[in-house]
Amino acid sequence: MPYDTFNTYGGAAAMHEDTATTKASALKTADGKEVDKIRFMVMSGFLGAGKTTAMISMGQVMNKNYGKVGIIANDLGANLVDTNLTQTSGCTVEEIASGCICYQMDNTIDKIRRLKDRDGCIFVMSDIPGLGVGALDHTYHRLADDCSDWITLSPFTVLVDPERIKLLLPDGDDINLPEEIKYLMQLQLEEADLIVLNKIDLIDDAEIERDVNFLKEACPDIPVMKISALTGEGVPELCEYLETHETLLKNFSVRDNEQFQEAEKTLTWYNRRMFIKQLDDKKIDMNEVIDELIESIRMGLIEKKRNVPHLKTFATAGAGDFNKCSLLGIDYDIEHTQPFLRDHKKMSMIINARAVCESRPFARIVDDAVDDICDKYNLDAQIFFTECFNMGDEGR
Ligand SMILES: Nc1nc2c(ncn2[C@@H]2O[C@H](COP(=O)(O)OP(=O)(O)OP(=O)(O)O)[C@@H](O)[C@H]2O)c(=O)[nH]1
Ligand SMILES: [Mg+2]
Repeated sequence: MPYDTFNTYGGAAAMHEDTATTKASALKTADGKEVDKIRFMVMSGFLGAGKTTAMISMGQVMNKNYGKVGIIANDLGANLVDTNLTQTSGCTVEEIASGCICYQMDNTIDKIRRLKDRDGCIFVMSDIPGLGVGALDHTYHRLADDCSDWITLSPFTVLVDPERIKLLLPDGDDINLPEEIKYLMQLQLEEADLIVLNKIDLIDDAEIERDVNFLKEACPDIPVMKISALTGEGVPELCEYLETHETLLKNFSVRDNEQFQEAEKTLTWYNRRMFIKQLDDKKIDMNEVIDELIESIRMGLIEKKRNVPHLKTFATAGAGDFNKCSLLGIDYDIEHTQPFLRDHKKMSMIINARAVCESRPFARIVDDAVDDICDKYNLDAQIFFTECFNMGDEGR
């Protein structure tokens, strides 16, 4: 597919004249001393593409090879699985949970400054909520305008999942996501300074070559790299690239793009925090309980002909034992990032889901699934917090 086909937002993609391939030059004071600058980058990409996993993996490489790394976990709503997961990795973490960093730039700048001055970080990365197209415009341009004396902007990076790319491939499979999502993914690719094909551990060499060639043809001006955030393959090369290159600072905006706004409305955000207790005071396999809960949500979605591009759960049960799962759609197996190592009588749990489903029916599906596990395992569930909203919901 030629790039023109992707150039969906009206041809405003004028490139900045600077090249992205120059190494950042150190800023000097009047007396010739170098001023320490911090690098910042945004990791974009569709829901479940592996942004959080990649940032953790890159953080570990960079901590060793370059200096301390900070991660800003960003999402809409409260009680984020990603913040909890990132904290378990030993990376220095800040959270911006109540909305996209794009609309909280003063807060974001404060956090970057704190990571630099308080924690001694030399590189900060942040993701944006799964379809947060527009961060180049809101985030990078603001930082370039106001903070170029202390922040260097690394390439704006978009992570791609080989499974989701099927939605864009000319002869790709039907992956049960609506057409609007295809448009969002195309916009994400256009916005990139660098496209990174992730999860290459899941596909063979021929598929990797097909996907990389497709991305290069679709976006001929944008470099393409490939990694496995899970195994670490290609991650040192990616870190080296991001440490030595800068953003092109393209002019790319979706501020008045109604098609983008309509596409956003296909998704519902769901966040819940709850406490689950076994009523016979028995230690049980909570891994099984969580699997059952997720399976029950999957069945509810299948019945309603809806989908969930990313459902994440994070559960803790004391003494550092935790369980983290992901479901990347009704057609896939549950991914167990980390299982509980022991049986437990109780657990605290967070559920984050981004669903292609209207908000009220989705909330009911989760409630029914919680009732199902309570009946089956004789549990009590205390619900401390639930929010469920669609981007198009009136009064949000
Ligand atoms: N096999 C494989 N799985 C991966 C890789 N990277 C991430 N995953 C898995 O993909 C799922 C989603 O990963 P996340 O890092 O949570 O994705 P994300 O883009 O941060 O998701 P959102 O924040 O919800 O948009 C998890 O189950 C990860 O373990 C990879 O390189 N290989
Ligand atoms: Mg994430």
